[in-house]
Amino acid sequence: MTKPNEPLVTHIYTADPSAHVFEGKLYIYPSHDLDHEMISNDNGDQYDMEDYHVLSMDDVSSACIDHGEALHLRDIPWATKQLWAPDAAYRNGTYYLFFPARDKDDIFRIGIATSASPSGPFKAEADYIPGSFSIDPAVFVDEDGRAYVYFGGLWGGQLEKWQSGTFDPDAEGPSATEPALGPQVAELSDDLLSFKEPPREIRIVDDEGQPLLVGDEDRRYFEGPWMHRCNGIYYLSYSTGTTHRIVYATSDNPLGPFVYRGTILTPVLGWTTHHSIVQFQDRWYLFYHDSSLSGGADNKRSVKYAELFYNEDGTIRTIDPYPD
Ligand code: FUB
Repeated sequence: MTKPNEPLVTHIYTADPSAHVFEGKLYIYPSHDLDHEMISNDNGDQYDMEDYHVLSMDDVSSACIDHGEALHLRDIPWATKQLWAPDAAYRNGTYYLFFPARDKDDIFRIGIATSASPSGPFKAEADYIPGSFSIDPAVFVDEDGRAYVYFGGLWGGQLEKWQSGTFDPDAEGPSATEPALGPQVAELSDDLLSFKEPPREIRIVDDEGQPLLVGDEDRRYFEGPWMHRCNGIYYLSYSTGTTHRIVYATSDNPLGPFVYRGTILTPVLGWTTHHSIVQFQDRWYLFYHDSSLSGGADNKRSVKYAELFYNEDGTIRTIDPYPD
């Protein structure tokens, strides 16, 4: 049996959950953390994952099934290491796994693998998505059928290296008093295998319409974007990285600009925080991870869930990952 705020599985470490409802069940696409002793650094070298496992549950209280290895690094022609936070999408009888990995030049790119089943196994495309970069792809299919991929992460995720439009290994982010970098978004082609247009940056602003600044670490974007829609409002949620929160901003357009609204999840044990939000059987759920099962090891995380509630004005109630 699965319970809120407890690991979905304990036989492997899992992180970065992207939850979806496929074929009437909950499917969770996590990173698969290895049980390695690693020293943490700001480049994220401790996150040295080599494969993906897909999890599923008939409902939130039923046993969580691990469907085994769904894709391995050795079977991805362009990738060399670090299979980080994935996501999945469905179109026309095919399931698509979107994932970041470093290419042969050590640059993070975003790739795709496909399967006839939501649990895989997935077959990787020969190359990464042309024009893709950085990490943490999150795919959102809108009610009009348009599909978008949101992505990007600072530091080890290399987002700040792309400010000029090409990869600059020496580039640093803007200074504390300058606007923070936002996540990137690109509309996907009809077969979901390429970008329809070059990615563009999403603006996140405060109540006065002013961009969030780099120094505003409690609110500015760091990594792990997720998009969902509820009652016609688009919700962009993400990790603040250095301040370890999951926060959100709203818009009436999936491309933004987004207005900052508040905190969804307060800090968890472990440096990273990463989430997804899904509606299942008329309730809303937050899937997230923490490092409690490993006693606090940053690179050994476990996926959990909690129910998520909206207030009448559309704001989201803050979740405490460690309720009494
Ligand atoms: O799991 C590796 C990286 O850690 C993810 O891509 C980030 O979002 C953070 O959770």
